[in-house]
Amino acid sequence: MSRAEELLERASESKLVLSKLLSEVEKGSDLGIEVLRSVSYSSGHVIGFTGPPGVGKSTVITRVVHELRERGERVGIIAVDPSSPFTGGSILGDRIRMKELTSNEHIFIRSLSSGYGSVGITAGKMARVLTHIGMRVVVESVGAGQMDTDIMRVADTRTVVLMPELGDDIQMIKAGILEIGDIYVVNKSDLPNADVMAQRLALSLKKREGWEPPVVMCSAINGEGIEELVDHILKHEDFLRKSGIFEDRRKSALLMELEEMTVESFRGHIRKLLTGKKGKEIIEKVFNGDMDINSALKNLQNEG
Ligand SMILES: Nc1nc2c(ncn2[C@@H]2O[C@H](COP(=O)(O)OP(=O)(O)OP(=O)(O)O)[C@@H](O)[C@H]2O)c(=O)[nH]1
Ligand SMILES: [Mg+2]
Repeated sequence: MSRAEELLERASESKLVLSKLLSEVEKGSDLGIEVLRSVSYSSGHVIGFTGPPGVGKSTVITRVVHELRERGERVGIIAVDPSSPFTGGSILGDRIRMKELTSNEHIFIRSLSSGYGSVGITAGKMARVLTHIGMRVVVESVGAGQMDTDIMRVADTRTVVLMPELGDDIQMIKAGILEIGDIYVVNKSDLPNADVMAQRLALSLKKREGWEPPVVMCSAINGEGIEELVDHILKHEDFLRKSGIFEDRRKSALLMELEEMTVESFRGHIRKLLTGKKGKEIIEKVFNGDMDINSALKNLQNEG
């Protein structure tokens, strides 16, 4: 057994070992790379939660995780904290709210700072490790922009959380919200007009790839609707596996990861070239009109 395999085995019994292992993976150390080599691309199920700020994603997740525990599962949670653009720091409020989960030996929580490399890629790597050791994984996304897209790519089942009084349907259509979800949650159903919103949402959603996205009303704060939500999540996993979409999604995530890595490595290579002697020569030529910029590009491509 290799050192990585041995550590993976120990990580399934010790949160401390698991935590250290994930740090190696995050750093991209030799050991981290070896660990990733030992885990499959096709194991386990990853559930992503996205939605606008404050709709109750963390509260819903907390309830869902408890429900999964009730059903005998081990769960790993990956929470992405929004970084403040002013301080570069992370708000760890979610972690505090989730603290009731941390004392459970079958539940593991990891916060990822969004200021640290490509969060989507890191979250994907961590999810692979967690599923390898038998956990179902839950990812909480930030709910906006490119980073959200990157993180949701990691998820097999994409759950969109909304709440009443979020505004009209047009806004949701604009935000592309109707296209991304496999399951929709109208949380805070204890507030007025939740049923109206759920009905309108259900009417706007279309069947995609053979799956009709359900709309579930929840009051996470009261624990209502959670069992039904978990039933839908497990049903969706079953659908993904039987239809082969599970593997398709994993492969397209892998393709994007590889693309990102290739671009990153190519960028480093080209930057080195451009800041060296060769780059200076080319810049001088283009600047003086002795070479056009497209020929400069061709020139560099040949070097790459
Ligand atoms: N009335 C009501 N309030 C809720 C419910 N679920 C969550 N909340 C409250 O909504 C607020 C936001 O909840 P969070 O779970 O932190 O929401 P979030 O989407 O994770 O927020 P961010 O991660 O900051 O985007 C908290 O004050 C919760 O107590 C619910 O079902 N009903
Ligand atoms: Mg949250």
